[in-house]
Amino acid sequence: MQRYSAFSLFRHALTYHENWQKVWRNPEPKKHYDVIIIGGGGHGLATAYYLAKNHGVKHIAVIEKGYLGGGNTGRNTTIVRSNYLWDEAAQLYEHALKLWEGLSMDLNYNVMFSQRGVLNLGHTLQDMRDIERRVSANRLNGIDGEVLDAEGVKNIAPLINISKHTRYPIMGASWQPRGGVARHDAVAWGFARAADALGVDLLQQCEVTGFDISGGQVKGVQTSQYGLLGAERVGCVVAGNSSVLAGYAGFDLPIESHPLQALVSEPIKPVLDTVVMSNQVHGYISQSDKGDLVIGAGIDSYTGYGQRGSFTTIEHTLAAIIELFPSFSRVRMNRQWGGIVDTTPDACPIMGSSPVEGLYFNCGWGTGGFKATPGSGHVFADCLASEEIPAMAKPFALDRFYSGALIDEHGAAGVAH
Ligand code: FAD
Ligand code: PYC
Repeated sequence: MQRYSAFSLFRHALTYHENWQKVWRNPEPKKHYDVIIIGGGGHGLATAYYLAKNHGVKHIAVIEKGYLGGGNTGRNTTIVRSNYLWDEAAQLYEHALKLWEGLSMDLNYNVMFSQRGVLNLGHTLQDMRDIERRVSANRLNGIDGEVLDAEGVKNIAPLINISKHTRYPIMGASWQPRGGVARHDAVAWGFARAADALGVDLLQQCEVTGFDISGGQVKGVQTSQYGLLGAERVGCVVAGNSSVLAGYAGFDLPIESHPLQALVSEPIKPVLDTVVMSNQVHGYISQSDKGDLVIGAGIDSYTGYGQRGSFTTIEHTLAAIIELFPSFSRVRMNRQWGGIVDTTPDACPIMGSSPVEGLYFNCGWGTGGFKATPGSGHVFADCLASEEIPAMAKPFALDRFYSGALIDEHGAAGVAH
């Protein structure tokens, strides 16, 4: 065993501390920015990156109350797909998927995007009818998709149990070969690193506690660490905390914040090289490059800001996963955690202007925003740069909750919530 002297241990500790300080030291903030982004998750960081890169905006800050990527971005099960039912959603998620396909090259950072395909299982005749409808709609939108029978599912995921005598017999699935997974923290770091290289100020451990609003126009944000920071425009990208921030600005959002939880197993040899999701059983599973089985549940039905979930929900999910993959019953689980997701009445995001001039919101991605990260940032950067709402964002405006022009992806998008 290697031995360390007290001196070398002290030197190690010092170097570690110095590096830690370097990692954590924020740049000196400017008094005034062209754009302030609140929220250093994937969506906020992607927005800052595309604002600087595509629109040449010079003075941008991302303000994050914790650490970069420590919210839902670093807590999700990383499933990427674009097989949404309705044209508006499908186009937005497909835009994101196309960006994913070139993202590692664009950021010069390996986000480990792996197009291993996504199966959305059907367990009833009605499930299969919905799957056929969704795959047809996808194809009309130029999105890849196939309808598989149970044997077709088994060919792709050989360990799955397709016996007719199970609690949730598998009748078939939709299959999107271009879907897959990516490495969530790499996505946050990739965007952060690239934004930083373009001069974006990344201000961590700094909470936005209010807005400076005068004459109905936003003038800046109040922060816990630097007092008031001025801005021409402010983009609020804080997921489950969106209603809190809207409250600071004096209006309500049709958003509920719910816990959503996930867990990973001990690492095991490669056994599953695709993503399997089931609406009916409220569970989804894939295997990470490290070997862990990555398993997610449905949302807890109560609202809350605790980043954990209830035992009954996760128990239900695990029972279902074991039913689908009986051989996983012997695998030990390593870690469990939760995030706070921001759900809207039509299970679609809210993107665009707010009742306060110059204050824009990008939220409501709920349980499904990881896959949207590059697309959301790309489109929201267009909103903030031009102050014109881009065509792809228009259907997701806040006023749809007054006009009634909802895009209802509830239950339609092949996810269990
Ligand atoms: P976040 O990553 O949550 O970032 C928001 C940031 O804002 C946080 O870092 C927070 O600290 C910060 N913030 C909040 N308030 C303030 C304030 N006042 N001042 C400063 N900063 C503030 N999506 C998929 O597409 N596929 C999946 O497989 C998937 N699985 C999921 C599994 C789980 C368990 C969870 C929780 C979510 C899952 N999602 C999935 C959803 C996805 O994670 C989110 O939609 C997405 O990550 C949202 O990204 P974001 O950047 O908007 O939010
Ligand atoms: O939207 O694909 C999805 C998803 C999977 C798990 C949580 N959300």
